[in-house]
Amino acid sequence: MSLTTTYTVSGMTCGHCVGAVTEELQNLDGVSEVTIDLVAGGDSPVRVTSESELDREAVRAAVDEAGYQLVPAR
Ligand SMILES: [Cu+2]
Repeated sequence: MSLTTTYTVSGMTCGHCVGAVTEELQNLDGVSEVTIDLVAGGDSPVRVTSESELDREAVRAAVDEAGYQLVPAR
């Protein structure tokens, strides 16, 4: 079974940024797919498909590691 969670990441501006975030998120345990709809310079939706629910703090750390910010869920 897999589930998809949508996060919001700010600060990405181009395909290189998307690649960096995608790579970091794919390194998380259980992540099978990462899809990012780039909103250059704005808040981009990031869909992460994983085997089980991800630890939001781990996702935040991965995004931070790539150099961007996870926008808090409202
Ligand atoms: Cu970029």
